[in-house]
Amino acid sequence: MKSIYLEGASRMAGLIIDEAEKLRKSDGAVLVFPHKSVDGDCIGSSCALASVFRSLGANAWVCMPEKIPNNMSFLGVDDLLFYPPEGFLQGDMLVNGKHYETAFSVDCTEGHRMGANGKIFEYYEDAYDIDHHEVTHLSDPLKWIEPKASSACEMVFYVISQIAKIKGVELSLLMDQRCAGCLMAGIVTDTGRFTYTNTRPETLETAGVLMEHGGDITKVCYNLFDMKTPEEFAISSAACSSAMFYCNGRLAIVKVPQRMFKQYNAGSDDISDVVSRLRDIGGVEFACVLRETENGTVRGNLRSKTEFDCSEFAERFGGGGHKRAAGFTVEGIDIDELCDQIIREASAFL
Ligand SMILES: [Mn+2]
Repeated sequence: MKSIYLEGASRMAGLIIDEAEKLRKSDGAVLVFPHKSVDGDCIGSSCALASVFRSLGANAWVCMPEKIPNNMSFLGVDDLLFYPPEGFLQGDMLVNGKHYETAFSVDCTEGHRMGANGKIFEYYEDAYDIDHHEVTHLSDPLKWIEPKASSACEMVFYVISQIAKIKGVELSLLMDQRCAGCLMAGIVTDTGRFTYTNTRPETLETAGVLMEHGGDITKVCYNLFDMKTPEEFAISSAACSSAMFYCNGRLAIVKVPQRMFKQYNAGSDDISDVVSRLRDIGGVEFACVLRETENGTVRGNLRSKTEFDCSEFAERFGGGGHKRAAGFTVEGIDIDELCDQIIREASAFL
């Protein structure tokens, strides 16, 4: 099958080969920039790209905006990561002893998406980008933007394939097992394990090739999505079984007060999967999880299946988001009182 990505991937492959050659001669380094609030796709694609630059003989690191999350440590990419020291831009800009000479962004194109690292990225005006988000500047020759692609990782895969083709080498010479695992991580993250509508025939073909190169889909999915700490498991189960149902089962709501977090020795993120589990229950249209934070505010997470507008509802409480997923934080209200208010107001739509 002819991939819709070939043209952009070939162009990018040529640019990377030239850039790697320049860096090899100067002994300089390329920094690859993921966005802040890192996810499987930006970490997977940036690490894969850095590792390909290294395969081509260039110095390359991923410029991290924050610590790599625990559930991604199985990727084994620590040697690819660079945490810029304070004052990096004022100093010699040495990346582990090599001069920072080129910038590359993946899964985002603008510095403001990179947290404090945005300034480091924007230092070079002629940065390269590979991204699948809708942006306005599509014609810049140093950027490859493809909103139809499932993920930045799928795009990087096609770039690596084209580099191998241009150089006349086996794909495995450029993409080792670790690199294949990184790309798999991004694809399963952004496609919701191949269930979202951004999954294309090319996406599944890509996953097949990644598997052949050692990308372990079982390991990736377990670590990224299914593995729970004992604390997460215990508090999520308790929260789920405390669910209350209203409006003939169309509204499901859970409230988690501070004392419950203390009882299970759990943190606020340990119940992050509860709201989608509530929404997935047959008959539930609108799901809400309320959690009391340490400083006494109450955070609400909202999900809906097909009709209920979560974003509009969240705005009533000073929050916002998307139609199917939104949230808010309120101060100075008791969690039970807020819960009653939500039931009352949501009932009008359900
Ligand atoms: Mn992405």
